[in-house]
Amino acid sequence: MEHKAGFVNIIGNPNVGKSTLMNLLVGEKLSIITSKAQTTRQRIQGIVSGENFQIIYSDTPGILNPHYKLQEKMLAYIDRAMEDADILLYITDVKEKYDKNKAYLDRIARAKVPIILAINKIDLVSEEETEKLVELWQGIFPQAHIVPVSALKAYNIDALYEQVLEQLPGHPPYYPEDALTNKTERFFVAEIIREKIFIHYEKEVPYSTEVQIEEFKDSEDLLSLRVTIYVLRRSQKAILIGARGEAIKKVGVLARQELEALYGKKVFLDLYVKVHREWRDKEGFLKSSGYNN
Ligand SMILES: Nc1nc2c(ncn2[C@@H]2O[C@H](COP(=O)(O)OP(=O)(O)OP(=O)(O)O)[C@@H](O)[C@H]2O)c(=O)[nH]1
Ligand SMILES: [Mg+2]
Repeated sequence: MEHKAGFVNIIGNPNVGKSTLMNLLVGEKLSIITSKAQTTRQRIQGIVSGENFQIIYSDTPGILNPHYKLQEKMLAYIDRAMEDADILLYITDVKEKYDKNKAYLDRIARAKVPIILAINKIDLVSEEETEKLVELWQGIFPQAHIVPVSALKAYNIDALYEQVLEQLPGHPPYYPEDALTNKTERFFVAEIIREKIFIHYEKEVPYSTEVQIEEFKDSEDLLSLRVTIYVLRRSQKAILIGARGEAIKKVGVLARQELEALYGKKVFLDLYVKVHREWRDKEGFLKSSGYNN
């Protein structure tokens, strides 16, 4: 049988469940997931290899209107993913208005590659409502293969996977069979910490925060980490740390527990908070944080 391989790029508005779906399709927690929009900031590949196929999924940030350089870079990941896809996996959910982002819908409609459109979160509506949505989307993208799913409940994921395999072009594998992702361990550690920050702080604090790993020492029975959390203002530093350091301590404990389970060893996590007034607009800082497009 001919070997199939290709890039399946996941695109959609913020918070529709792109990352939840990619993790499910890959079978690993690669992308962090929170209830807040703009959780994902970079393009994260998840690779699935079988005997005769290799699927390279890309999770991307939610489509946005950029207001600062970080967001421009987030948008650039999406634009790049629109260009280098073998299959576009557009994700919407049962709640968002179909015309929320008309410009992108028009771009996707003009795509030269197969489009698979997953309507996510069908656990929240009735079967009739789901059927209506399928019809609506079929009208918008007559050429698309539409698959209603629930990433949270893992409904109908097999159908989505079958559709991806079916549309995958003939090609030799791009990566070794055991490759899982394009991202480094340091990146995933920083993401786990950032996830806890997104979950435990409100308003602008998560969006003003960036996590950088300063020191990463992995020995046989201990992972030792020194981490700096950057914020934009002193007031945010105070919120992040909290009264008597309670707030940051909670983030540290939760991140450490997850890392200990992941690495199967003790983790020493040393967290610092620093103010960097314009990190979101500083090219050098963004580069050093891995935003390298
Ligand atoms: N009810 C329900 N909730 C879901 C489902 N899939 C994802 N969610 C929730 O939707 C929220 C957003 O999920 P994410 O996977 O982070 O969404 P995203 O599209 O990657 O978001 P950004 O990275 O911010 O663009 C989280 O609270 C998820 O638990 C689903 O099938 N049903
Ligand atoms: Mg995401």
